[in-house]
Amino acid sequence: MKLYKTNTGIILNLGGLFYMLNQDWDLLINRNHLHDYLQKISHQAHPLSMDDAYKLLEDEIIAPVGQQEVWAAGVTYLRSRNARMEESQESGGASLYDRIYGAERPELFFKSLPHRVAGQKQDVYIRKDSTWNVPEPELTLFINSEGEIQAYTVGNDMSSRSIEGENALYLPQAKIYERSAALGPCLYIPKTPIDSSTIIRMVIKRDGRIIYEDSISIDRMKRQFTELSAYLYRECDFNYGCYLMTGTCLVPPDGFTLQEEDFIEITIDAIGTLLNRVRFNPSKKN
Ligand code: DO4
Ligand code: MG
Repeated sequence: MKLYKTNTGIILNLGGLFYMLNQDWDLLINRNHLHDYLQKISHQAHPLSMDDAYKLLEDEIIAPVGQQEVWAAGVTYLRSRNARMEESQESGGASLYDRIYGAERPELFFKSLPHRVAGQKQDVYIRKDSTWNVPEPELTLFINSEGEIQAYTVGNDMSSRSIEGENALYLPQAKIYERSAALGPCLYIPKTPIDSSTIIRMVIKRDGRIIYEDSISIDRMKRQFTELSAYLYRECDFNYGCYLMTGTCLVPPDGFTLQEEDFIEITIDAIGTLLNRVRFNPSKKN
């Protein structure tokens, strides 16, 4: 089943039917046993006609975020480790990535407050002071306040490789800025954990043409999702739960950098496609 947050309300998609739920987003998604709860309340929920549902899903989807912070894990796939070791060769930081890939404690970092997150069809931004900008397609967990992984969404951890490559201590500037995180289009809430053969696919289009395309399955990840969430919850409370991006598995070739008006499509089996256009932040003049 899937939950969509829209400007008009919360839409539940269950068994091919759509229902409008009149509930508070943060309280709803934070419930224990969310899947079973949604199944139960669907019997009393207000059904939507297919026409109304499709119109809302076409025009009104927003990021599936209320008061949740967004965190991210890093260097969880070999491809991410290798790319980062290369980009930080000159700064002398390469061994940091090698060591974290094999370490017991994972790399976890704060990514975004809710208001900076881009949703479906919204713009993501690239930094003007960065010469090398990339999207990072990441399966993203929704973990409730009790530390239970309840749901999944598609995430994009937009990053500056030139800034991170210059010095690993610049990581927060490479990673945290307006619209550097995108989530959506929905929350996918399966009864059992997501299938390990799930494929993540990314397509980048420029002037209507595909300029990058690749895919990989999530079983190539070095760590378990429960391992990442357990570390995150060791010393942090999240009253409404939180999102955790699980690390990038796809890295465009070294000569590639995003440009304004590129379109990024990230598709994860069973969840859907997150679509975003790339822009500079229009409120920043220089
Ligand atoms: O180590 C820096 C960030 C890594 C990251 O964002 C990733 O592997 O996805
Ligand atoms: Mg990442």
